Amino acid sequence: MNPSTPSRPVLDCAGRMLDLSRPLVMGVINTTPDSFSDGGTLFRGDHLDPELAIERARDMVDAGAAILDIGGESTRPGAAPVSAQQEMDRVLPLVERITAELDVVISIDTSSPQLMTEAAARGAGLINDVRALQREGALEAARDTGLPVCLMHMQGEPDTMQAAPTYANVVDEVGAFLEARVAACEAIGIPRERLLLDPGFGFGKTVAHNLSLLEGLPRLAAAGLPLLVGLSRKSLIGKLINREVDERVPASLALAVLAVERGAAIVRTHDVAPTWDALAMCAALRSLQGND
Ligand code: 9MG
Repeated sequence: MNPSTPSRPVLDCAGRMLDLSRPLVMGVINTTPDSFSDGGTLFRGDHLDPELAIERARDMVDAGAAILDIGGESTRPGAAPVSAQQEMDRVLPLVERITAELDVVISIDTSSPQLMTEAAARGAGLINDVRALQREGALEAARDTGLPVCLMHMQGEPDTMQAAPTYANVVDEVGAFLEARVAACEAIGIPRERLLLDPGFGFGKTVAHNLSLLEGLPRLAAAGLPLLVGLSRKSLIGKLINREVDERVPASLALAVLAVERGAAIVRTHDVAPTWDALAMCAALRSLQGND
């Protein structure tokens, strides 16, 4: 390589490379019957239908998703926890099929050390942990997979987190928490080059907290690690502009663009096609600015 050419930021996800020099789309695949936005849509009766799930995954890849985030535990406000076995039964067959059939990075949305290990063995390329590897054994399990990890901030647990979220300064506190989790990862042998950060919009946050975090994203980005954000169809949209869950796509796109403009590298979404277009416009604008 020409020594004057700046190297592109690339994340190695079990051999699949994610080029982070342009904003990327992460599509959400929920294998749960009760997720807040798309819960149960992959079910026939009371059973997850693998054909519906693989069809959804293929559609998302065709629409431009670089990553698919597969989850087996609902983390919507008020959700009850599920057993590790139930989570594995929901998620692992799908990880195996997507690995075999599609060319995409599979992210495993879990806090379970056992599922991290099993999913990595079946081809997952990224760990997305809304509890930032705080469960017993999670740091070690994540380290041993060798996969990149997204560390997300959450105040409390899903069943109670929206009861009374409280911060003196939400951006400072989220930043300090993420910094401490990065230090815990480094101490156990997960290098920072394998880490992504996520402020956890909607996870133990009021509307005002979420807006402060959106405003404060550049400060979180200053840590130098790629930022992942999930704002898709979230309740702040309902509360701010009074839209039902299925009417929140345009506002989600606006939030995705604002987040990318403030430093987000990856946008987690239920609506891959329109989000890909919105982020492609951000990338196009950036490349024009770069060529001025
Ligand atoms: C699983 N999940 C639901 N919302 C999320 C968000 O905003 N970020 C991440 N990383 N995961 C999320």
